[in-house]
Amino acid sequence: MTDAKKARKDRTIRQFTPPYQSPYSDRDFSPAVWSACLANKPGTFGLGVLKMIMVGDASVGKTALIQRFCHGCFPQKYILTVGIEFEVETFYILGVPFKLHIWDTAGEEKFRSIASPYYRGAHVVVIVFDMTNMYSWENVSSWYEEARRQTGGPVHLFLVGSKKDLCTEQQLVKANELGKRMAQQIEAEYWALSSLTGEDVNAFFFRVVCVAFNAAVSREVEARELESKKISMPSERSLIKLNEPPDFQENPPKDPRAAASNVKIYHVSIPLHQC
Ligand SMILES: Nc1nc2c(ncn2[C@@H]2O[C@H](COP(=O)(O)OP(=O)(O)OP(=O)(O)O)[C@@H](O)[C@H]2O)c(=O)[nH]1
Ligand SMILES: [Mg+2]
Repeated sequence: MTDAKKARKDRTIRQFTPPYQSPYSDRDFSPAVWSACLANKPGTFGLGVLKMIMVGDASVGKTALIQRFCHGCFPQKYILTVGIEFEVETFYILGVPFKLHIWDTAGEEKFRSIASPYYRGAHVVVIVFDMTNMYSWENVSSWYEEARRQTGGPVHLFLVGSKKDLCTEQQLVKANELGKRMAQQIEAEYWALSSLTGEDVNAFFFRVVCVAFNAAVSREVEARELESKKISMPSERSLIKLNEPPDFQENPPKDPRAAASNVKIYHVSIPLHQC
């Protein structure tokens, strides 16, 4: 079997992928997401797409990481990304199909502004630094600032240390320490991996997808519940109005039997729950 076929073999997720290391708390799909997905007929969520954007200095290994995951290959030769590139992967999570859109940006200074509009609507921002190049680690905070400026709405942040295969044991300990410290500062989840060997590449993408899917579906379920409550629950004021004629409280009938004559039937039409 070719590498490319192997890479495409399985995008079906039945269990939540754990983090690379502690202390990240997301360990399972929320109960609401489980039951919504199990009851769901594919396609009725309206979720459809998760959008992920990958940023970081030039040559840190963004394209290599995407190539490894999407095509199961590793580009030895450095061909810098000009502007922006795009990949799509289809996943099934708890039986619900959806697509992951992966936007690969250019780290090279002169192309950076091209990426700005692509942050908008992203569910996930991945900042990559090269564990053998501490300069790229120092620049993480400026990528973070850019991401904060450009994204609108809730976004999950991941910090990836790349080129793990090039690190000595000592370098790796140091790079992990710095990576985790930075991740804590920018409230990102930290991963270290190698696109050359493929170590932890699949696990990383699966983790991203689990976390983002869980959050997006939770929001969707919440929004639907809220909407259906609004539809099925007339406000307190309107309930009083509907059940009591305006003069009932001011002039209560003395004989309780007389109340019967005050009974009026009001027809209320409430839209059905949306399915
Ligand atoms: N040894 C090793 N080399 C890597 C790894 N990832 C990427 N590289 C090499 O690093 C160089 C740059 O990788 P790219 O993926 O093109 O870097 P990029 O971040 O996309 O760079 P820009 O497109 O300019 O922003 C290439 O020569 C890759 O072969 C890795 O995990 N291990
Ligand atoms: Mg690139």
